Amino acid sequence: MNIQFDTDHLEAPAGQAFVLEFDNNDPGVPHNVEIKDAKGASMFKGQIITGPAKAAYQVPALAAGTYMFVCDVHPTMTGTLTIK
Ligand SMILES: [Cu+2]
Repeated sequence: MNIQFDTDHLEAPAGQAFVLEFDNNDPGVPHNVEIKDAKGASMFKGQIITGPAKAAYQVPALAAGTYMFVCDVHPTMTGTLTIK
């Protein structure tokens, strides 16, 4: 099975909350998205959903910078979030 996000890079505006549309296409497989800052501190933790399912994650406002996003179920699923 191909366990990965369909993108390894996301962008969002600084200083304003945004919605992250998450679409889990893997039947029977749980995934989520957690956002961590450069030091590894958790900034947002999306609810884990089992596919096929969608979630509209309400992400709070973040300061400009580079963050990483990761699936808590599959730590090798990662990407970069640029806030600017
Ligand atoms: Cu996952």
